[in-house]
Amino acid sequence: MKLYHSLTSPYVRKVMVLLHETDQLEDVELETVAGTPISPAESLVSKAPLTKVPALERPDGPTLFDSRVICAFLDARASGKLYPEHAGRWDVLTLEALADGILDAALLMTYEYRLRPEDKKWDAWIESQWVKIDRACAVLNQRWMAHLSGPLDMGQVAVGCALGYLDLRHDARGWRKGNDALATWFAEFGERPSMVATRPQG
Ligand SMILES: N[C@@H](CCC(=O)N[C@@H](CS)C(=O)NCC(=O)O)C(=O)O
Repeated sequence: MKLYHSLTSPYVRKVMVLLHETDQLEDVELETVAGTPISPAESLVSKAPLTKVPALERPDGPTLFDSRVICAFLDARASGKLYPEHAGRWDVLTLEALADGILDAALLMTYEYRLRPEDKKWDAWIESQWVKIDRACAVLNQRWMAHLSGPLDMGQVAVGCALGYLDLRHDARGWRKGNDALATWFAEFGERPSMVATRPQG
């Protein structure tokens, strides 16, 4: 299998952490691509029409995207336990969706800062994205700590990757303020070997 990859993509990081945790690193070749919404990666066009990473090319079926589909596929392939079969599955999927929502808002902010021409920037729109992130972090801190502290699952991995991305691109916003329990959890979770090995560079 071939994973279309980027060293700073937090969505790719979710897949990489899962590959570490389920011992499947050897089964996947990495192809690094660089693309943005206004300058898509050429090598992705024929594989993944949305031209986003991660995308997983397989010998025996169509290329998979997005990160949630790829993670569920790879976990099932390894008979992993990161998406439980019992009723707790819906909590895991909701937690992963919450973390991915943080990422979606944070990535929109990054693109706005980096890609949009100066005279077209809209501060209120950027701040509205941060409001979503701020609210989501508060909910994680208030309602999800018991789950985050339980057995490893994909919801936790997604939250770890989302918080890591906030540190990478929006550190000055200070997501830890008022979220002590979440900050303490992340300090420990971020030291898992799978998280250390996939720390974003750049
Ligand atoms: N929902 C997708 C989001 C993937 C995504 O937005 N990836 C970014 C890199 S962090 C990308 O490839 N952006 C290029 C673009 O939007 O054209 C997922 O979970 O995989």
